Amino acid sequence: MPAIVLVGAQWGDEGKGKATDLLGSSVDYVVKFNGGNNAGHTIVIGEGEAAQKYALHLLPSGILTPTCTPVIGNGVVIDLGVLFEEIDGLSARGVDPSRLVVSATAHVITPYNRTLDKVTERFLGKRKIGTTGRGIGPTYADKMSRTGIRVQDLFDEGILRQKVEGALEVKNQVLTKIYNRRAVEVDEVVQELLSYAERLRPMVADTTLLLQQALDRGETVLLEAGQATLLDVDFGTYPFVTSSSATAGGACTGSGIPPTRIDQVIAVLKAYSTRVGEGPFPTELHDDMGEFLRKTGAEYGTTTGRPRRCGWLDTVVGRYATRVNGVTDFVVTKLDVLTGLEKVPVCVAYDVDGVRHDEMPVDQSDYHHATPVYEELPGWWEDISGCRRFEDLPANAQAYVLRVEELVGARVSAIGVGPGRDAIIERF
Ligand code: 2SA
Ligand code: GDP
Ligand code: MG
Repeated sequence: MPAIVLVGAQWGDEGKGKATDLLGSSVDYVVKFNGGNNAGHTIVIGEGEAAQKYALHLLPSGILTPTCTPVIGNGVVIDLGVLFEEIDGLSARGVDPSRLVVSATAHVITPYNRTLDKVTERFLGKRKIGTTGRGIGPTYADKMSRTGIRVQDLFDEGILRQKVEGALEVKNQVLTKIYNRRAVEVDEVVQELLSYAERLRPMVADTTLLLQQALDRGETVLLEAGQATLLDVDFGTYPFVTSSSATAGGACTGSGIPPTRIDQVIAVLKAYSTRVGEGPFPTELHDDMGEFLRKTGAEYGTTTGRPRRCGWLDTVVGRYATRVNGVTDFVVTKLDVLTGLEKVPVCVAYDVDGVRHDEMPVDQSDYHHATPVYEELPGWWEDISGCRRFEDLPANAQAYVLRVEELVGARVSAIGVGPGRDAIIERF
């Protein structure tokens, strides 16, 4: 399988990092194609006291697999300070990040875009998006309005200065006149960005060419999404989305690998739902059961530490993910978290003002007051964290997975039964 795309099926934090890490040993390149250090992927290697936990934000999850080359693609927005912090943090723990390759055309998160992200959220008040405050939205906005700074600009001080000057002409008006903040000095920004240039230079390449040549040699490339389908700027619950293309199409535009070369699309689906930040979430639980899922599933933001909103699995969302991503395989994660429940409700459709919707309502207002139609599946009590074959799972856990498979419309090829690297049942 030369080119594989891996996406999140819900609102993020499905366990994409673990799924990528699982595939890492059988792939040659892992490419991050969207987002930036808003992402948070937790990967646990080893068991018990010897377990090592890694939280990655900007680096592709493949960084932890020595045989694999991690690539930051053109669709990513890079905070260079965070990049080197993360590289240094991994080096200090004995991981060798020197294989990292960075696209020359990826955009750079500037200090003024970090500021703008935070002040805009404060300004919006109740209407805020609940961003991670990392400058993601303003940096993608600059990219689209053609005032962005790209990695390659760092290697020509004249051009860099000219671009920063151009961007700040408008931003400083906004910062001083609307947000009542001090103006940003061109020189400060240029010096900060230049301070990273020499360290960055050896990592920079034409990653599109590199990846195409790898595919031509028959090597395997895994394209790893940050965030998820319902946070995608086109297919998500707009405006409560991130500012990048987190679905399978984004894997092509964010890496330069054309659609005709994609062989498989894997979507990671958590056995229940979570969301962090604002926006509609039909199956959200505001009661003890929501608290149970948050506690048992350790549902706190990997990047910001925010408690995640929790609710039952929504297979309307799962079906939608199958459709917009062209999913060939699902990895269902965190099945172990559902252990010990008498009944496990699964949302199969929505009720919108008395009308049943089997598919995602296209109208945003409808989605805001969609109520879930549940099917209740029988639960299981046995500890499943040691199961490694599908047949080892209790009958009701097997039935849960098979019913989900039917409802989302694509094969469940792997099942997560614990946070560790080995806690997985493969059905590929
Ligand atoms: P942004 O910062 O502009 O991308 O925020 C816009 C929305 O996208 C959501 N978002 C996320 N949702 C889930 N997980 C994310 N990564 C971190 C994690 C989040 C954290 O792994 O836990 O630590 O809080 C992520 N990144 C962006 C965000 O909540 C907004 O709703
Ligand atoms: P990502 O953003 O999709 O990579 O997911 P995160 O890393 O933000 O959140 C997923 C969390 O679930 C991490 O803490 C993982 O260690 C953990 N995890 C992944 N798969 C499983 C699983 O099958 N069971 C349990 N209990 N935890 C898991
Ligand atoms: Mg995450």
